[in-house]
Amino acid sequence: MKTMPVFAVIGHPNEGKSSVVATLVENDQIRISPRPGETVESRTYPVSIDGQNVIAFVDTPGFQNPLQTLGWMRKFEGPESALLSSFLAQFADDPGMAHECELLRPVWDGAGIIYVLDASRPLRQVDKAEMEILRLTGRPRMAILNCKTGEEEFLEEWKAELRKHFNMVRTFNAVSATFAERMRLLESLRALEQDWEDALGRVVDVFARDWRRRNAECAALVCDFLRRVLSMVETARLPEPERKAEIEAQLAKRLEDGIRTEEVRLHEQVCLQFRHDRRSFALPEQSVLRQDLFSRTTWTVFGLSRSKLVAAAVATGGAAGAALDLATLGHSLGLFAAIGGTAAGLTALFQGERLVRGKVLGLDIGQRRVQVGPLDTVQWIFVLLDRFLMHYWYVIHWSHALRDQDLQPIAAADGGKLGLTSTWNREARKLCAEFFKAVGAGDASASMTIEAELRRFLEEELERMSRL
Ligand SMILES: Nc1nc2c(ncn2[C@@H]2O[C@H](COP(=O)(O)OP(=O)(O)OP(=O)(O)O)[C@@H](O)[C@H]2O)c(=O)[nH]1
Ligand SMILES: [Mg+2]
Repeated sequence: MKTMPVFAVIGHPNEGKSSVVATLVENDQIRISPRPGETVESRTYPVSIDGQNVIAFVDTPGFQNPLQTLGWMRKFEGPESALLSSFLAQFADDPGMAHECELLRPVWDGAGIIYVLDASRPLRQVDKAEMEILRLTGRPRMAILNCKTGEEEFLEEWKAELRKHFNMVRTFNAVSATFAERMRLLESLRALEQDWEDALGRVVDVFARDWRRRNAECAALVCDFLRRVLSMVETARLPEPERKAEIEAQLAKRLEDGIRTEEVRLHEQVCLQFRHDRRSFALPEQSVLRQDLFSRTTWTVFGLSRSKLVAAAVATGGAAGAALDLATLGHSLGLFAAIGGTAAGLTALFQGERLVRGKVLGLDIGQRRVQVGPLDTVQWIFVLLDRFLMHYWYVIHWSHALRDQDLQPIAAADGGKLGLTSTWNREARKLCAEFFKAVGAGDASASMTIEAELRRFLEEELERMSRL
């Protein structure tokens, strides 16, 4: 049986090696730091799918002494095949070469090489020495250009040099890499070493299948959430008719709390699907998703058409958060326009909308009950779905290498309103509305059939979003 493909991620200190590994193996626990020299020992991180390790990446410390190492290698007179073992034997106890020993050991063990470099800075002599060391190992090797600042002035110079030393050169940004970009990187590793071609082909298939499974799971989770939330009611006895308003308010609060809790749980479950630690994943500071589900801002932002939204303009801090989401997500999803204007007025459009209404049940005196819920405006299913989709989008774009940094907002495209559901076709929106109606009416058999259809639709929609 051929061995599992293993790649050592190697490079100069602080270029983003650990960030690349964290993203590829989806591990939030790998230590990443702005301080050079954070990683001091090599550590192997296997990717396990269905309990099987399919590929592994080794995080290594940065080069410490590349000029001396290269000098020694050039003078080495033994057979090429003994170069690494002789180096490791000779410098095993030399603290000045500890990093070189750590990073070359996995290569000697048979790992392929992924060389990570920050191409937004100029090329120096030590970089050339590092590249030459890696070439002398004779192992299959790829270079990854991780442009930390986005500066491209030195890119061509880097590429020209890299071509001399590497079988392949690719751009891959650890912090912003999407699922599709990760897949492309794995695809290109296939061409690197024939012995691993089949194994890496399987890895790519397994990754794609696993992603589809996650999307299917998320679609099932949100359908389950909607079914429960849209049928939620709170009831209580009504001892005296004049206490109706007071009891109704208490029940409405209970209902809202229950729905909020369900939504938090849904969002946590989505995070888990993508192996994000709840403590490390965070929404951008200004995101409208940070607004309470039952706030005016949420209702206004997700519930209004773009023209109304722009007409109403941005008045509240919460709506400014919507502007960030527009800028961050809009471009990629092909949605939304940036909200302009300053006039007050968003809240006016809310018009004191009753979020949940109460009704009195039962006729006999002393037997009356007040019921609050279920949510009675069809708009709710779209608000809930839009919040879910926006959260999903942030989760899949939250890199495992992204720590304490906000997503970089990108230029907004012109388009519709702040909600993906508004871009769905009529049939899809009708399906949602029918589901809302069937669940609210307590029609179990109709809602089951519609739910299956809605789930399939959402699964495809999540797949589509993953590939944007
Ligand atoms: N802006 C930006 N910062 C990055 C990128 N990749 C890494 N960084 C940052 O660069 C710093 C170093 O990243 P690490 O992944 O720890 O680098 P390393 O190569 O493992 O560093 P050592 O272990 O010290 O050799 C961290 O502050 C990262 O957040 C990137 O693509 N863009
Ligand atoms: Mg590191």
